Amino acid sequence: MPPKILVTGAAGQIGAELVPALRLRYGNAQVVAAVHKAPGAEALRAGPTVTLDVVDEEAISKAVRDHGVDTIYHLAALLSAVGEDKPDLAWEVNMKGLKSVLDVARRSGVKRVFWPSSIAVFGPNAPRTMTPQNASLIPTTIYGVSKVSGELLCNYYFLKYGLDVRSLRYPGLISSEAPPGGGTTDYAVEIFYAALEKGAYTCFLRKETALPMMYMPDALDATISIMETDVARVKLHGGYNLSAMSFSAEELAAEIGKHVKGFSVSYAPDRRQKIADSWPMSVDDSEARKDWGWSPKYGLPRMTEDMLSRLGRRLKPQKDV
Ligand code: AKB
Repeated sequence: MPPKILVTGAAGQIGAELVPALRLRYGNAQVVAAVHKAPGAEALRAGPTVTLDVVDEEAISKAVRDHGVDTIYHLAALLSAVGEDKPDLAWEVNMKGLKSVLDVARRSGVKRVFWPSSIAVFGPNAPRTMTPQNASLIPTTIYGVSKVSGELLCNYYFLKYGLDVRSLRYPGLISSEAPPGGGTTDYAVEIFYAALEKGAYTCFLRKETALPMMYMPDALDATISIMETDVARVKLHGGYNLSAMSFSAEELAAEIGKHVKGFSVSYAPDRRQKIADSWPMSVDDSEARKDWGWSPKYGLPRMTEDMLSRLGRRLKPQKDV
């Protein structure tokens, strides 16, 4: 029997692509897309949708009951940059949302929950290159604090209630389909639109700032793969380090420049620089590779080519690609 799935944050950067991927795999009717306010993208209406606020436990409970849900992908969250602007809201949405989902799951017999963690769990005292799985977790953003607390809570629900929660520490995610909203790694998506639409981009990070990144097709593969892995192979219920590529803003600009003639980038670091400086430049994901066979398909050149060709087909290019 295919799982009956509820996806919160279905209209967000990950949800907008994960929902269609899950529907392709398990059938449209199997995946309920939960959005906050707006009806969400047209594509989400190919299957059942509900409108709910993730801090409203009763609303989650009703969606689970009404649709016979046995698996939840709880994606709704505030990201790092917007979290620093609104720390109270970030705590409320990220922590109360997670606790509500976990409580509904354990009371309603939901079998499995996915929850996204992030490289933001690390802070400036962790090693910045090839940051190990078990490095110290002392983040300096409220987003990172909510991710560390969330990891601990997920692990606690596994130990205390036997709830099978699985989690990945996503790097910055790059998607051709949905824009990110309010993150520190957002520049790595914005830059592609700017290259194609204007031939120029002003980056909000310094050119030498390197961060771990991943192309969305790899993120979707990793997510579905960890959720389908036999429980005996999942050794961590807090959050697995996950890695695909790592590059600086300048390296990404140069790669795009190989395809977009005359592309120029200037740098005007803003408040997000401090956040980026507190994060790893690369992470060691050997535990994920060992435990459940993770392996990415996209590096910088292949991701760049694919992004430009997909976006180029959608946008009206003003530059030759
Ligand atoms: C952000 O920049 O806040 C996110 C993340 C790395 O978790 N993309």
